[in-house]
Amino acid sequence: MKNKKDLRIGLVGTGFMGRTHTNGYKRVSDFFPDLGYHPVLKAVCSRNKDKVQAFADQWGYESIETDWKALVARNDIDAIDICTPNDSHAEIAIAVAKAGKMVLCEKPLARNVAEAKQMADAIEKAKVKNTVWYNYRRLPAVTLAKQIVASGKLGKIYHYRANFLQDWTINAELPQGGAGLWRMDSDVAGSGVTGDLLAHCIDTAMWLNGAITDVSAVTETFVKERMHALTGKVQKVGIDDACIFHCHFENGSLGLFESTRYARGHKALYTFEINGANASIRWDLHDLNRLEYFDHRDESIVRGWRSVHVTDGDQPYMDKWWVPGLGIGYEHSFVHQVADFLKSLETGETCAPTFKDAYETQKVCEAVIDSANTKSWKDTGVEWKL
Ligand code: SOE
Repeated sequence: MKNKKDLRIGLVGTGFMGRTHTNGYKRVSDFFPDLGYHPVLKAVCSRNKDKVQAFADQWGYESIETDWKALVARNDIDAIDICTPNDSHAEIAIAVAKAGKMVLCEKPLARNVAEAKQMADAIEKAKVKNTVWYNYRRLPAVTLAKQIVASGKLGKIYHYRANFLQDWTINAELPQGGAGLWRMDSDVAGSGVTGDLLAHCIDTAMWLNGAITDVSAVTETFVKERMHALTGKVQKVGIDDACIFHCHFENGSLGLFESTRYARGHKALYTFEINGANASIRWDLHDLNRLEYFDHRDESIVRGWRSVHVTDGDQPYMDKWWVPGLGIGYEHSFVHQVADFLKSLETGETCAPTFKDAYETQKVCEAVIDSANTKSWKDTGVEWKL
């Protein structure tokens, strides 16, 4: 391995995202050997000592902490990665920025715009390296979509359409709150599908197609009361179980977005489609190595949707993996984000989406919820440069 500098990681949180990010840190140097930095799994932190020790043993962290403040105070850590439920993102990230350490934060950045603004301001003031894990941007087919849109191949864009459909909360007996189910507790999560799922769609959409300027939304909470796992009491459900919104983009195109956790049969169906005057593209997370492309300029006798298998060495990230024709998976998006973050340490560039970018996404999420609550169109106030 080339002589690399260490990037000493302190991870907060040992859930699903703690695992995806750690896998990214562990894999990156094997597949991106030319990077100048190498992540070192210095410490992992979580409140339950036995659980955090088990996580450290399984994944290879050198040490543990049970208080994130102790982790932030350590002088053998360069970067803190926040993988906790949403209600602690702001407090931890602001403390990390004040301590002058780099910060990587799981999406959504925060529960609401007020928190997101404080976080983006703290990062801006401290001038520390940062990124937010909107991982889907870094699936090769999605990155290829970005390259195609940026090349102008699609022509003037008229429509952007996205879905993120799941079905895991249909059972009315499922409690809200606590480990794993904090996503159903609005005090902890901030919102339901809007912050958890549509935030992904909005991040990708603005990255590909520019600012969303105004929105009109409808939300529904199908199960109004659920037992709270922490209090043991039946409590009102505050999250949106489903959300549909339409919007204008700054470039004049129209957007249509739908998300729900009540679409029986769908586990994580994230799809998007963009229609331009010349060509269209569409993508589906369940077939993540493929990008579909239709070009009206093709000779009419062979014109049709092409299903591009994005596995060739000249397609994004794929020269780092196997041989043409062999696909990669969900987890690779996190490896790619680590690689791009490490690269940004060498180049001095930012690693998008930054806290500032994720703050803009938060503005759209909040405008969506406001619009649904007031049954009216809302301006997002987004500032976004393509
Ligand atoms: C929710 O089920 C969830 O795990 C989201 O929190 C993730 O961000 C998404 O990528 C998959 O679904």
